[in-house]
Amino acid sequence: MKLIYVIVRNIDSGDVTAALNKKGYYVTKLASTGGFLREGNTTLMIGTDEDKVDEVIEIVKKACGPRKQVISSPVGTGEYSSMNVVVNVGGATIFVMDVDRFEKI
Ligand code: 2BA
Repeated sequence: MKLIYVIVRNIDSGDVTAALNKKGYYVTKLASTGGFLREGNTTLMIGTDEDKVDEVIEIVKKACGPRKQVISSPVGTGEYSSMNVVVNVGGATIFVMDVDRFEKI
């Protein structure tokens, strides 16, 4: 058995959790904080069989993988104030760990 930690942006956590639940995975959500930016993020814990790890990672990638998003530039002035810029958003940090023992009592 494996325990997968998935750290995602708060805004992506609902989509990732829903996608995992839909495929039958159990998920525990923890409110966490990034040590670098000191901003809130979400850590998901998923306990599952070793042969399901790749599927879990694929589901996470589909639900919140790195992607481009067009936003209105927050820095422009005058005629450039409504300039659209493409930014990279999303992505996840994933740790896969061995579980010595798993029980539900
Ligand atoms: P990411 O690498 O995408 O990491 C997003 C969040 O995932 C991190 O939030 C942290 O909560 C977790 N995380 C990532 N790698 C980890 C690891 N090896 N061990 C434990 N937790 C990990 P933040 O710490 O707030 O970092 C936000 C973003 O700032 C990072 O995005 C990365 O682009 C940058 N960053 C983080 N630490 C850095 C450092 N020491 N030097 C330069 N840039 C850093």
